[in-house]
Amino acid sequence: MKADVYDLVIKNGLIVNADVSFYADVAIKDGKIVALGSFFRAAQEIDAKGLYLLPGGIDIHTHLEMPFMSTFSSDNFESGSKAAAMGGTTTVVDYAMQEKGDSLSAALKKWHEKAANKCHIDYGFHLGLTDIDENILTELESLTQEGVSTVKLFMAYNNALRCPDIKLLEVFNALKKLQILSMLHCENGDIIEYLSKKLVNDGNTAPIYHSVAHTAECEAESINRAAIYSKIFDLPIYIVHLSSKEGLQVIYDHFKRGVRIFTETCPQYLILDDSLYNKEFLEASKYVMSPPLRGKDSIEALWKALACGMINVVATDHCPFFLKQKELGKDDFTKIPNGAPGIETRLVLIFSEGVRKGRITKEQFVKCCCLNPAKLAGLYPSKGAVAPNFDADLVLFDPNKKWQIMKSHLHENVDYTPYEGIQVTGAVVDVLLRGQWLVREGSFVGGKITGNYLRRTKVI
Ligand code: DUC
Ligand code: ZN
Ligand code: ZN
Repeated sequence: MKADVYDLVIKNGLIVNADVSFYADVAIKDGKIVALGSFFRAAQEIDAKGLYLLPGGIDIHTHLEMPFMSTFSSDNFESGSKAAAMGGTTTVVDYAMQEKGDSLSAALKKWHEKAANKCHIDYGFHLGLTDIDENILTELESLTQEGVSTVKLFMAYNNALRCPDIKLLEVFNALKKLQILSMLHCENGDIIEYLSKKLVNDGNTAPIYHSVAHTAECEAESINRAAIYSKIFDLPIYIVHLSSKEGLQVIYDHFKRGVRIFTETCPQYLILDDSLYNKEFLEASKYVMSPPLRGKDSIEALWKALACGMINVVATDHCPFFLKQKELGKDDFTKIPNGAPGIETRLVLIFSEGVRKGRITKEQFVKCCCLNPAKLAGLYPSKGAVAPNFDADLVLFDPNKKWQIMKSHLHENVDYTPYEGIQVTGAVVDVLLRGQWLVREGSFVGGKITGNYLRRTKVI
């Protein structure tokens, strides 16, 4: 090859992939990684000495501009993708939610309109199924042509998002034929409804009672049911946002019997514990999410499961609400919009709390934040690794920088971060999306850049 054939060469960085880490220069042309090695020459060369070169982060669980609990999540695709990029995430797969009465194509159209020409990073959609009839079951067949290879089903949120079990079985039957992966919100909606009503009737209306109503048993029981359905149809399932050691034990039990379960958890369940609900309303409401935070024993169990590969993915369930929105539930915890921000802090938190604290290796960090999400969302082999023929989505990461997470430093469109004050080691320096700079030396420079809609391939 001629000496200056490449657009960009990144020199001297330590490439960290999910299997192995090694020093090599990265040559980029037309938005792709074209070679790893040394002695490359290019129009532009940058020195990454002392930095890690990671594949761009892939967050396959976000809720941007989602209508939910009488309000909307406060990040749209513009603000949310900017925050994601600042945190080293270059791809999101968001939940396109079917509203009651909507066809699947109508739901997808709404989400395309929200994202097109606004999202600064590449994006795809899972379809959130909330209103299922014969027409919808037939329409599922068209999803893969639209680039959608995953659907979400809620086993909780009675009278709202929940898919009743009888319909869940009908959907599983259709998904089996279509080879579409289902992503399941596992909590027992009836137990939650029963306990919530009882608690509120007894005057127990504070945020802490959200965690009482959403017991770990609700999660475990619902995972068990989903796993049994999975077994009946011989259909793999993906459990979203696992929060508890009880739920983990059920997954392990089914795993041993050969049920194919993929599991995701989120930074909040790996780092924050349920003592945070013991605070006054506004402080405690920041952590009202479903499922809720658990005890420290669950936190340690989840880290161990991540380290041994039982948990495959760390995503965020980014679903921010301003404190003003949380006030909707001032007198009744069941009215507090469920969700918390996290799209910007995922990589640094998992690196700092995971790798730097010796719970996982840096390669496992890349596996759960980049490679496995790419594989399970049907984005592999263009995303998820620093290797020839992959998109040049790259994060230059300083593994030694120490800083303190503060809302004032973040870009999420919300007035708090659940991680305020946490000291971390590790920082995103530069971020490239298909060879273009989104972030340079810690500043956002991707104002004019918009991401591509990703047509995802089948994963099962
Ligand atoms: N859980 C949340 O906390 N927010 C959005 C949806 C969900 O399942
Ligand atoms: Zn959920
Ligand atoms: Zn979610």
